[in-house]
Amino acid sequence: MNEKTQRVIAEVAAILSDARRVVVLTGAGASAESGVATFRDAQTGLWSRFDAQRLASQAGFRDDPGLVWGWYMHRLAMVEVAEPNPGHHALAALAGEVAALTLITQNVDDLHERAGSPHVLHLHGHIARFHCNECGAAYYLQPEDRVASLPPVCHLCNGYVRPSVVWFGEMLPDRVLTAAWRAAEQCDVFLVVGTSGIVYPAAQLPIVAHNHGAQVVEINTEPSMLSESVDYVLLGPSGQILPDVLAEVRSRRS
Ligand code: BJW
Ligand code: ZN
Repeated sequence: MNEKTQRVIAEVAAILSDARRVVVLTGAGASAESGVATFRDAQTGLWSRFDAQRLASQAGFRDDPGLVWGWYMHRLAMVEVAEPNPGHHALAALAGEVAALTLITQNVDDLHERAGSPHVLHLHGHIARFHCNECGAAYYLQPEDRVASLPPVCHLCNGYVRPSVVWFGEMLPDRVLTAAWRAAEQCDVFLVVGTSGIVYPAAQLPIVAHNHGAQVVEINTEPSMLSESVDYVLLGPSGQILPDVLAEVRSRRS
């Protein structure tokens, strides 16, 4: 780690230690070191091989339900074999080191929960939950559904079943978004980890926090759409930077 990064980590640890309320927003980059593909990374991102903006939409599902179903079953399998990385573990531990921490994620995996973070606000839903695209009834995935060429059909209305994720053009879950917005308005420090900051309304949350007086810290391997509006940028993989931040917060307490 270079001297500048070390200095910024010390400053970030100081503001985290003094904060009354901390909010963390994670994106696909937070799960990248667990082997879960991000969306927009040029070489490895999901969108380099698929027209994912189309697949992650009602129009794409209606045009080719089998293709969309297969894409999600492939990604579900990827998430199921993934393990939380040191960044997930550091965030779970950070909750015990600061006064209050709200964890918001855009990710549809459950790696934060598996690392021990309770009450995660999932803005874009869950890849391992399913419901009917027509009537909304919950559906429990059966082993044979994983290899089927079409989505299963709803027992109540015969509509196609879909993953309980938020596609483009769909509303985010109201209670989750309201809680995330309120937390952003009320925090002193907002940590934004591994997101390109392209997708709204999630990308608005650090701006909301900044406009309400919070210090905003970004952790990302590359500059993002948000970098120019934040107070601190820590360039590097979250699986390395977050444990370093946690260690510095802990060393201030001892
Ligand atoms: C690392 C790393 C490492 C790598 N360590 N970092 C305002 C303006 C313009 C448009 C809109 C607007 N408001 C709404 C819209 C429309 C639209 C939108 O935002 N469009 C944009 C493309 C412009 N938004 C919506 O439609 C949303 N709904 C909505 O607003 O409803 C109201 C409404 C309805 C109708 C009309 C108008 C309003 C819904 C958005 C749903 C997003 N859904 C997805 C798919 C989820 C399901 C699935 O998984 O398939 O969510 S899209 C995809 O993008 C996914 C992600 O959660 C989301 C964000 O991606 P993320 O996490 O930032 O990933 P990447 O890949 O982009 O970036 C990874 C980052 O990590 C990079 O920066 C790397 O450098 C970094 N990284 N390794 C740290 N180791
Ligand atoms: Zn139904």
